[in-house]
Amino acid sequence: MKHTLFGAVALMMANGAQAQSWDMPTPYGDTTFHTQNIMQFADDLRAATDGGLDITIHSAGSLFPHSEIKNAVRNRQVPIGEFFLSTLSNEDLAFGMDSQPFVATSYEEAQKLWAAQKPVITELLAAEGLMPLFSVPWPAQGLYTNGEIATVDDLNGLRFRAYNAALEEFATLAGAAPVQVEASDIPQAFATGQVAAMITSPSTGVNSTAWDFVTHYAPINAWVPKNIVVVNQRIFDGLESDVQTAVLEAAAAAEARGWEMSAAEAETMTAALAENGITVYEPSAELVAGLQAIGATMLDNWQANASDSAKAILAAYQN
Ligand code: PCA
Repeated sequence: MKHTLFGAVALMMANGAQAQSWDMPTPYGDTTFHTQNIMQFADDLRAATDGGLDITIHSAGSLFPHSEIKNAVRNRQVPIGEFFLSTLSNEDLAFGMDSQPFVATSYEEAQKLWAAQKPVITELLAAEGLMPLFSVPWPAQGLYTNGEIATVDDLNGLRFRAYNAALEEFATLAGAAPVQVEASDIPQAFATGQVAAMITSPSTGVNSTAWDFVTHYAPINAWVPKNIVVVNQRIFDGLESDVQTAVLEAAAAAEARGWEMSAAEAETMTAALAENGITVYEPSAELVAGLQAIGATMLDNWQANASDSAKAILAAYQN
């Protein structure tokens, strides 16, 4: 073992390369499947480079708060990081396309949307010196409340946890009062009465033990939002070319694996909600119609404000 390690280091030295240690901030906790997928990505890279690239993951916003991760990579405070893609929608609505309600609601549609979105956001991020490595969706988003929600009117006045501008708009149009809360702060926000309802995935519901503070879950499957992992372009360009190749290969594997993990979690985590005592119910036709009407209003607003590149994504997706 020692010999192998020494051999690998000696080989790298002979090539003139130096072992690299990277710190990687991520927003979500260690039990989150995204984080587990990224841990595997780091393990794969360590193995592929014989320890030449060693990534340390700082989960749950422990190194940088979620809202600062993108700029930390941009400013080269860290070489690599993960964040929730649609949080950049204030820069360009192209980033928020996956959080528009009822545009892409299945994995198949989410794949198609990502294919349309990827070239556009790659260009937008390149202008900031960032390169996307891989993007993985959360399971479709569902509704967590105390008691069953029969129509949109039942959401009126509820303090509603939000995680981006689109969800804030959705909650507002439903007559609820949105409050921004990071995923890792969800249990605390419910416990202190800051919020009383939320829309998120079954994964985040389970990771935050939602049965401690809500009784009902409706899989409204409203949208399939994504996380993205980006690397600083200059730092990537400075890697040996075989290490660059290893990064790109591990990233492609992580994207494929992540989509599969997400689809598996959509089932197992919904089942886990029920097993832990949450009533999982199908939304009524009236509730669905009401939520879809909100989605239609939001898409009109989106169209009115979207950049040409954002509109190109929608056109390509709807083609
Ligand atoms: N979980 C994250 C983002 C979307 C999701 O399913 C959250 O609730 O913050």
